[in-house]
Amino acid sequence: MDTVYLGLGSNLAQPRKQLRNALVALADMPQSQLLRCSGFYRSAPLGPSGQPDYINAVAELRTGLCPLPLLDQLQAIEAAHGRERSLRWGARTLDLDILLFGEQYIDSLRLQVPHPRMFERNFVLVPLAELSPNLRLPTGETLAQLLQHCPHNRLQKI
Ligand code: PH2
Ligand code: MG
Ligand code: MG
Repeated sequence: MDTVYLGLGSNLAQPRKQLRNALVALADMPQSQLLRCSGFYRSAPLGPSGQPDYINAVAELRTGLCPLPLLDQLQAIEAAHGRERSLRWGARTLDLDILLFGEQYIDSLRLQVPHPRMFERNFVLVPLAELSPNLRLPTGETLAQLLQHCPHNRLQKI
């Protein structure tokens, strides 16, 4: 079993409800156990301007699934929640990102872990620190070090 951290995000169609429904679906995934979820945070959108604020959170999972079958499960949940893949970084009903998968590094076309942009996103690092303040990444850096260097985008716990 591996410990996995997932980033959850939504900025369309009742974002809080999207996240709550996503947690129900995550708890129902095969060979997996949803352990904890951070609080929900309202965050300023990164990417194309003019989109609504996001609601973001981080969830902790134990899973016996390998990374790509887990990604398949997450993409199925996204699709079931009306996710359409159009504009990069554009508005979305539900985004489920694998942030960390145990201590693994993965660099394939479909999946990069650790998530390559998590280091510059306080809407990922702050909820992750809420769950595991003493976490050390496979890179050897601590979360505290990453938070020090992370840009301060507007973020509010709700
Ligand atoms: N996700 C993106 C692009 N921009 N901005 C915020 N605040 N939160 C997100 O989850 C987010 C984003 C692409 O996945
Ligand atoms: Mg994302
Ligand atoms: Mg994604």
